[in-house]
Amino acid sequence: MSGADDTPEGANAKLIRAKQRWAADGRLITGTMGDPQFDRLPPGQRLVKDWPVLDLGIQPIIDERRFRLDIDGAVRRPLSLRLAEFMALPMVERVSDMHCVTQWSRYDNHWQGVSARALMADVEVSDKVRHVVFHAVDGYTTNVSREQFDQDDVLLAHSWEGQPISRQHGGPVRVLIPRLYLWKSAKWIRRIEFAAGDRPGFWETRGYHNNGDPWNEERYG
Ligand SMILES: Nc1nc2c(c(=O)[nH]1)N[C@H]1C(S)=C(S)[C@@H](COP(=O)(O)O)O[C@H]1N2
Ligand SMILES: [Mo]
Repeated sequence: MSGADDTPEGANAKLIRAKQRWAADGRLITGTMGDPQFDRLPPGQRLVKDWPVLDLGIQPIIDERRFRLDIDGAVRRPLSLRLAEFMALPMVERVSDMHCVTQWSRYDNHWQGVSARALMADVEVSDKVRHVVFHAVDGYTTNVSREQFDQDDVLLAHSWEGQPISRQHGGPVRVLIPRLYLWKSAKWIRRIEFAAGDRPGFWETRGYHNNGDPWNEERYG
């Protein structure tokens, strides 16, 4: 197990240790593969109607006047957006399912936000970029491949079911990558970094899978 060196201050250490143990023990692994063309529920998941809250135990209060979203790294035109500037970007709507590694899935979530693809075009991401690293206000980080971020259903989301995303779910702006387990979708997003090399994030350095595809049950690894 990795040390607590990069654990954000105020995080729930007991909960983090328990989840790391789950990863080490391979808990919840069914050993089956799913096919999104035929099944809607990935292997080992069960359907919920509510939306559970999961995080490190720190739910930052974000003063909207101080909000900043930096989009930088290997890009030609980096951005540092205030909330009003972010909200003035073109908005899209998407409907998608969520799958959490702790086994719950929730269907038909209605989202509104900025398309990841549009954002990549705005900042002019370099050809050498292969990875994207998300940095959140609570100190959480997570990483995905360029291909996983560059999808039509990936959003910087600000609304869910017609309402602003609540603080506990990562408002005012969170990442949403519906085709991966939800730990890849950073809440309270502060910075999106485009990089040539990979940089495993908080859970990825504590036994979670680097990729996180629910259809291949990439929970741990
Ligand atoms: N900033 C931040 N984002 C985060 C987390 C976190 O602790 N901090 N936890 C991740 C994990 S492990 C999960 S399962 C989902 C949960 O999102 P939800 O609370 O909206 O269901 O957020 C992910 N994004
Ligand atoms: Mo999680």
